[in-house]
Amino acid sequence: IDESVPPQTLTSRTLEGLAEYIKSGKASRIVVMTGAGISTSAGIPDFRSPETGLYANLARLNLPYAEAVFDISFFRENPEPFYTLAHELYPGKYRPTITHSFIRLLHDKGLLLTLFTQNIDCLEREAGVPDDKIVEAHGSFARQSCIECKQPYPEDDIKRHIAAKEIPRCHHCKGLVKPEIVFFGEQLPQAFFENRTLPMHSDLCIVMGTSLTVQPFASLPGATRERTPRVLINKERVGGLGNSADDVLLLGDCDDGVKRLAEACGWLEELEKLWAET
Ligand code: CNA
Repeated sequence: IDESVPPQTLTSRTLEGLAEYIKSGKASRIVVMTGAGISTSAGIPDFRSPETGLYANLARLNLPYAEAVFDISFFRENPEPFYTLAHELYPGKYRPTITHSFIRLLHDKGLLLTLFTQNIDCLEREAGVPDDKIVEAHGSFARQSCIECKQPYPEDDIKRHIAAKEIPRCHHCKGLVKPEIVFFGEQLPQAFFENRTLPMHSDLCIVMGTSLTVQPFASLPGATRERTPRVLINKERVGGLGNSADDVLLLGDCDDGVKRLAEACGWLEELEKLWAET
């Protein structure tokens, strides 16, 4: 960070400066932006880590290349690898992390403007963040529809088929059914485009557990106003965060980072209780 640039909004570019800003009531429209890193401690691997990532473990599915599992043209020809993966990843098997509960806590306190997530695991929903506060930029398992006639498909039916390792077919046209996860070759959901200017109306931006490498999501933190404080809670520095005068970096594990932030705000006990009850 270029420390010679003084902050314009915060009193200092530290955890304490950030907590002071939040406690003073100046952060009442917070946007949160998240990625796979907030779910790794729940046991969901990220995609690209060399040994533990999902792609590294797809060899058994006999794919021509790892990303084919999320490729819409490949899916049309051979939906089985995706459904094998869906069987492993389907919501219900994993518990939200304390980081997910932190987002819920912001909502409970009336401070959450919107959560933008790249995750498809639905753990934010399971932590109790309401649907109308979540923009699932890459879709999720929350809804499913026919890839041909686009008819929605019932949740109970897909759950049953996935549990039985069967491939569901549309009740109307027998087309393939797919959870509304954005595959390579598909458009992002309308909700992303409708809400992408919201960061401009925020008074704090929290970025957690993402490498900020996938566009257009990666451009969201840059859509905040110049004087809006931004905090990065991540294992590594990403996306140029830290370069603006009111950026704060909390580098390390995100569960530790949110606990430190909650503690500095006087919310730690409440956060831990909320998480324990989730
Ligand atoms: P990514 O590119 O794998 O980046 C993850 C980032 O999180 C990296 O910067 C890591 O250093 C960091 N990180 C990992 N673990 C932690 C931790 N415990 N604490 C703090 N930081 C951590 O993932 P992105 O989300 O940025 O990439 C976008 C892809 C990955 C999206 O399309 C997602 O749909 C997709 N994805 C989602 C899930 C899920 O839903 N849980 C899992 C795997 C991949």
